[in-house]
Amino acid sequence: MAINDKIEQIMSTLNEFKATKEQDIEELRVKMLGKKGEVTQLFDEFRNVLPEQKKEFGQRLNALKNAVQERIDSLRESLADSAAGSASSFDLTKPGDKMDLGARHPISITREEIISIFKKFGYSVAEGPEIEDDWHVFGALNFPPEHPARDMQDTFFVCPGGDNPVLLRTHTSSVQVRTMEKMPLPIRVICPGRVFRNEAISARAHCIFHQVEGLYIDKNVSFADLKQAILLFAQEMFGPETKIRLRPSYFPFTEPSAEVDVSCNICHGKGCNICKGTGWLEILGCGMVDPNVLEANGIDSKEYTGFAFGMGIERIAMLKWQVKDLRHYFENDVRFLKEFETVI
Ligand code: 2NL
Repeated sequence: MAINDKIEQIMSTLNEFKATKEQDIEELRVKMLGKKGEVTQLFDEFRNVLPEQKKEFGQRLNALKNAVQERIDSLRESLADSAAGSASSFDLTKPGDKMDLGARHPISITREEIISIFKKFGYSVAEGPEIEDDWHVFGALNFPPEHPARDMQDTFFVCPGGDNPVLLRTHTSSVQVRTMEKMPLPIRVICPGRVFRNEAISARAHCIFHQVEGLYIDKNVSFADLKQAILLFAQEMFGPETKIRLRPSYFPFTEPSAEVDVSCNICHGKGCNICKGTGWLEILGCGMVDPNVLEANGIDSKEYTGFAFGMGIERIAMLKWQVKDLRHYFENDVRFLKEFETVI
């Protein structure tokens, strides 16, 4: 076979060659460049080439040898690549799958915000049982025996009857009563928690809701201290421009008692549909602890005075995010809960 034809044949073998393993490539190398390899033999035949053709063939043979070596190298490279690919099927540069994170519930977010404000004022946090007895929910808080809140229509009884029925707490004041029993004076505590009232469920009321109550008892605690504490809380919670307004009210456990409104942070007092045109929004109830409550809990009301307050977390959260219907908080519809995702 003429040398030219042989070169052509080697080139086409080279181009068609496929390697699935390293051994295939080594066989190709031996077949072409080994001692008896096809390319090596062509170099041997070079001796017989006519002197005037030596230059041209010399160049062609060198080019052939280089092409064979290059082909072997590139086959080795692609085999190594695919081996790396199959050893680990992960593409480490690929962006990760996004995890479907849950969101914090707006009631939790609001509760934590209220707690962190009062912690800054030096209050500690106390918790207590949801299933309570009549004494801790009503008796120690100056509720007379015939008070309507004790009625079956308002309170869920677990074990009715007897002189200290077991019931679901209707406010977290019961935790404050337990604090007065256990803790030395002065007392500065806030009590967040779930409370239960036998109410028809509507956009504005639910039979389960959440409260934060606060209690401060010391010598010389005055109504002015109460007002200032509430003002500072309102400004931390709703912004530094917030104003407060106190309206006289009545609770069995405080005297005097007041309901507190904050200036509407939507219309800044001009009147809008959130504040129903009044410029004010009710946020909590409060008052000076009734001396009967102090005495019922073993505290000398001549030496000590105190103030207390209570607020519904749902109500504060409704004002914060303009949620129009309380039932959203209890349905756990992810479309509602996802609205608060960014606040995590
Ligand atoms: C409201 C009003 C209030 C209290 C709760 C309290 C607790 C003790 C003694 C005296 Cl141990 N008072 N708590 C006082 C005034 C108002 O809550 O509207 N809550 C949602």
